[in-house]
Amino acid sequence: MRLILMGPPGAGKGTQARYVADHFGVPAISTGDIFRANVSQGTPLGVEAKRYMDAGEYVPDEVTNLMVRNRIDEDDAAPGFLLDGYPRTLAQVTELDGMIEFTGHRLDAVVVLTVDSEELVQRLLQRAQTDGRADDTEDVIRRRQEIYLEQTEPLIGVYRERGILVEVDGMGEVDDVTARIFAALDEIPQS
Ligand code: B4P
Repeated sequence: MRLILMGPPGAGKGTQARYVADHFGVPAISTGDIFRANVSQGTPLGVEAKRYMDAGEYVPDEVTNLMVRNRIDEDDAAPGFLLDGYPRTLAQVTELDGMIEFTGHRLDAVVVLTVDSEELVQRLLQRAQTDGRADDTEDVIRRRQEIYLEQTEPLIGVYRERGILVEVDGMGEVDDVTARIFAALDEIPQS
């Protein structure tokens, strides 16, 4: 199974990714998590990514694409993968298409979680209190929402045209959202 999990910041991508990945027996690959791991280890990638993340901006495509390419090349991703937070730009869509084509497989589904915008802000402000993420301040959250609308929301139309888009209501309890995702994906034939 080759899946993408999309949605605005705070939609529950990271929360749902591990359950969905476990369900299908594939690794969950979160670009946000990989960047944060690099930031905390102080690697050159982390130093570069931090500048963008703290401002709510996207890390440049060249950096992100190379990182995903390397991760997808690892053995555990050979049977499939779930991408959490990638692609986020049209250039990343094109790059990912090339990566998957190269392996002779296809993308099975793109799940988009939909959540009201005020609920999104509340979730992230709540996370700021529990996790203390540097990009969960109100100003940066609003900026992340703007960038999502400008750069990532158009991707929904691209995948809808391909007939692989699955829209799931991301409001309500985490378990209920997980059940909705499973119900939608279990109908899809796996490559
Ligand atoms: P991410 O780590 O992907 O951050 P995010 O968009 O905020 O999503 P996240 O997965 O963390 O939130 P979730 O909805 O799970 O990216 C961070 C930054 O990295 C980006 O801003 C960018 O700078 C950079 N980046 C990452 N990928 C990139 C790319 N491809 N290109 C360029 N730059 C990239 O959870 C939010 C909160 O809601 C949690 O606290 C959770 O507990 C809570 N929650 C979840 N589900 C809930 C529910 N049903 N009810 C109530 N609360 C819920």
